Amino acid sequence: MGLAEDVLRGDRLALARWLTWLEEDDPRADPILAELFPRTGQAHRLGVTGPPGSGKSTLVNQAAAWCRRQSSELVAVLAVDPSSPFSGGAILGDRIRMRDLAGDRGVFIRSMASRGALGGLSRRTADLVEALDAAGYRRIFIETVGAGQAEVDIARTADTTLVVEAPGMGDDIQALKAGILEIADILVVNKSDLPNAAATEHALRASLELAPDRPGSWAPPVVPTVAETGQGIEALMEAVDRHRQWLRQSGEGESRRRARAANRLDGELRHALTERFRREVSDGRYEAALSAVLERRRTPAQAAEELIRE
Ligand SMILES: Nc1nc2c(ncn2[C@@H]2O[C@H](COP(=O)(O)OP(=O)(O)OP(=O)(O)O)[C@@H](O)[C@H]2O)c(=O)[nH]1
Ligand SMILES: [Mg+2]
Repeated sequence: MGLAEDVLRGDRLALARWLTWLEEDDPRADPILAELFPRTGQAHRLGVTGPPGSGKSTLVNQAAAWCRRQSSELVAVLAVDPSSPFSGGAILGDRIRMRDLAGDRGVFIRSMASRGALGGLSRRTADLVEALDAAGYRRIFIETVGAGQAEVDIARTADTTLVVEAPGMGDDIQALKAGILEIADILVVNKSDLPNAAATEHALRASLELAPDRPGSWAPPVVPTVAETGQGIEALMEAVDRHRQWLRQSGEGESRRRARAANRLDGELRHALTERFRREVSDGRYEAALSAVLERRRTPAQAAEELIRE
């Protein structure tokens, strides 16, 4: 188990290799996760989502740098790109971050593609987050473009979810009403140097008032920032810490962790079963069931039930 030890020693190359194995479903990845999993659960996971170009990467860059100035705790950034088939590549955001955080050995940056992933975004992302947690990173930023299911998955993976909006994105505010408000623990109006920022802030506050009450007593704050200059980052990170405190005190943190564990367990069950039927059932029963559904002789539920019963 050389690699696990190397990861624990802080060997960044070993960590990078392990993350690649996890991403590629390499059989060498899981034994390491099994060995290090008892060490996980100590990181604060921050989901950062929002429309394309709202300034998420710039904001994460500033927030990560702020964390590093506050304490010596290790910070990781995982940028999940739901539209890209490429991994580890130089997407714009990474280049922005690299510039400011380069040279700080206490910050680990990784991007991952998620398109075409078996089991979708959540499964592989969650494993990478566990790996970073095991490796000793105490703040983990998970950035993803808000694109439908993606931001809901992020919310399931994170302790605290930031939704980053920017002025002049009226259509997205409509989308916010449709669901994103429910997952936002903190709403950020970035680019508040732009002229119509106040209107965006106002619209968000109005939407929040219309949103149904959430469990517990947390009222999501709306925080204006200028990620490009760092203005508002301190206030934002204070709100993050208040949310973290509230998670601890209200018991909501515990129930989120429980929901996350249940979600992962269910997901793995689904994944394992599906894999078994697809790969290991080689006598053609899976194909036969598929044909039965295609030809409308069986409903998908009937066909699945029959496969399992056999
Ligand atoms: N005026 C202004 N521009 C900003 C601010 N923050 C970021 N930008 C600019 O907005 C553009 C997009 O920033 P990114 O940080 O890449 O945005 P993103 O949300 O990560 O983008 P995607 O990952 O592609 O969805 C860049 O040109 C930034 O320089 C800000 O506070 N004010
Ligand atoms: Mg980005």
